[in-house]
Amino acid sequence: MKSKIIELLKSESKKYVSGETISKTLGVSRTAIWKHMKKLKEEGYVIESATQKGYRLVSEPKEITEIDLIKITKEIDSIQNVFFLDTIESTNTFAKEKAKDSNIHSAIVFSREQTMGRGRMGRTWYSEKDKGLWFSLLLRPSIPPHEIAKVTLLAAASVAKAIEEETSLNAEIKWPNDIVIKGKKVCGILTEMSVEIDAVHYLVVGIGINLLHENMEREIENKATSLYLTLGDKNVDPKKLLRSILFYFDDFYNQWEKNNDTEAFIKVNREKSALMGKKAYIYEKDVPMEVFVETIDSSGALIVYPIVDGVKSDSPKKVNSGEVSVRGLEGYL
Ligand code: BT5
Repeated sequence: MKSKIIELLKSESKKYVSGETISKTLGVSRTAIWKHMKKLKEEGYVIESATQKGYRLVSEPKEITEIDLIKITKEIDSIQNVFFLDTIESTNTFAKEKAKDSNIHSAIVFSREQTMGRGRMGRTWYSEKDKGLWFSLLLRPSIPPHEIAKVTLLAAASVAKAIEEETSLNAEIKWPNDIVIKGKKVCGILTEMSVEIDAVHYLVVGIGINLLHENMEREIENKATSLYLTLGDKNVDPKKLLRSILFYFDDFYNQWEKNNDTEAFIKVNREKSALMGKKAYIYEKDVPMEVFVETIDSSGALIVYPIVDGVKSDSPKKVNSGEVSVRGLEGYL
């Protein structure tokens, strides 16, 4: 109902809408409207009320609200349910809980803050309140299990494209799960799944994007950044960015599910690769191997040539995500 009220007030742009009109149009009592208005004001909507005239929407909060999330998601075919949270340990953990309910076929879980945001292999993901986009997508794709790891590349392509569209910054993809701007990490992706040999039960794709940080936590300040820190401009609209990410995601995902086309997003990973044509270290169980990064193949694997004693070998090696970390020769990149 709150979203319907906001839609109605917006449709009258900044003019007053009488309580009677709202009540008749939406079929609710004046008392109920008053209660919803109170809630909306608490959520950051500035609504003026005047006796005789009614209500007028003056401004909306800059941050994403539940109403925004519901509205954005309505346009996204692959996501049916919406969970908007103020705070949670981890949106991935929450989404995995929801996956136990077979009635929930797909969902987005968005939280303003995470108190125990997770990276890969038990690492911490800092997720300060309203400073970034912290969300997870729960999906149940009809895609064979051996193919499913590619979804991280799909998400990376979607985020990189959307950042470029909304900010004109050059967003690069550090295979397989980081988005990098000017050499620093601005986004991380954590894919988790429940699979059997021949079926995928569910997939949770967690995405964290730093937007408004004016400084990063000390532990990560040399390798992490936010869109604000790189742009020097706080006007990145989180709603537009999220909408754009989900549109790209939905499009790539549909092409994959319906036409078995993964090349569309793997191509973006090649075009925007932060690693291709460079030397890097591949860490498999903490053991570094120096390599030259050649390309990303059609299965989404990284194709590298090991460098031994300064000499590039002739035989390429295929590196699958999930098993490794990739680092630049001088640190993160
Ligand atoms: C990742 O792991 O990059 C995956 C991050 C996924 C976060 C999302 S947010 C929504 C969803 N819910 C969750 O609980 N998680 C997902 P990894 O490649 O392992 O990188 C983790 C490392 O990145 C850490 O060890 C830090 O060094 C660094 N890091 C932590 N917080 C960061 C931040 N906000 N920005 C940039 N780097 C960060």
